[in-house]
Amino acid sequence: MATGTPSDHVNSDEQTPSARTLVIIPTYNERENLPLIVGRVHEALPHVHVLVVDDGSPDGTGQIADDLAAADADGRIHVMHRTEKNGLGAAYIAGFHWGLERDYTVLVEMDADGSHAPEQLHRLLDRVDGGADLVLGSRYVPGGQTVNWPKSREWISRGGNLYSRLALGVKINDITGGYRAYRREVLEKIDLAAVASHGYCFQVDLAWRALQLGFTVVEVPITFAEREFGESKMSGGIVKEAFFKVGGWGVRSRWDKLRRLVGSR
Ligand SMILES: Nc1nc2c(ncn2[C@@H]2O[C@H](COP(=O)(O)OP(=O)(O)OP(=O)(O)O)[C@@H](O)[C@H]2O)c(=O)[nH]1
Ligand SMILES: [Mg+2]
Repeated sequence: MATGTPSDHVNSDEQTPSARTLVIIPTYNERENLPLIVGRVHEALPHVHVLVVDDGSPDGTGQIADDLAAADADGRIHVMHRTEKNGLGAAYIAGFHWGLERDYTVLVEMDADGSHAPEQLHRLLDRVDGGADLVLGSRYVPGGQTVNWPKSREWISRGGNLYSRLALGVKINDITGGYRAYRREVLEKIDLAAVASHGYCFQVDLAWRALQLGFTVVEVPITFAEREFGESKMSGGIVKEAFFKVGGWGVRSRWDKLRRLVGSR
């Protein structure tokens, strides 16, 4: 694993939480995208650190990540190699643990494929610095948008969000999105070992847990762009998982509320 002492990244004159930000980028076969996205992150915000979590990509993305880390004289790029493709959720959880073991105060989720613009990361970090616990980059609030996304994908995404809103009774417009910034306290408090979701469901799962724990969750507009290179890992199984799990959480939370109500009489 590439190194760099934990406090190298501190903007010494900055006391804001985002002065110690770790951007976690899970990768599976992203060889064209990875150098571009890491370059854009550091162009936009030179002080942040990046952790690439690669699941043994057959296309050599892991080696490319190592080369990027070795070439960064400031030690801002770190790489975690995992041997099996285990899904985005498991990769993020491993990345969260890595960041929490060090002194990062904000942990960011960002896809490698360019869908999440590093140039807009400051929007998320500004809200964390302003006091929010979890900031969601949102395609579906005023000012947010999707670019070059096939209509079919957008409808699946909008449908998933509508379904989640109704099932869980939350007012979040884009709870399935994967561009987010967590204050470290949120991830310390969530029982990460209990999170077993993959794909979109993983994003809903974490936001739902943060809300239930009473954390402040806010949305900021982002421009989400379709990937240019590489292949999508989206599948019918991901949609099915979200449908059943999110529905189950909604039923359970309403059932718990009802029981409390009846119990208090
Ligand atoms: N480490 C790891 N990363 C993954 C895995 N599956 C997906 N990813 C990464 O997670 C991010 C999001 O995956 P995408 O394939 O872009 O999924 P998507 O955004 O729903 O679909 P498209 O943008 O249409 O491809 C990308 O950076 C992927 O490389 C996995 O099993 N392990
Ligand atoms: Mg993508």
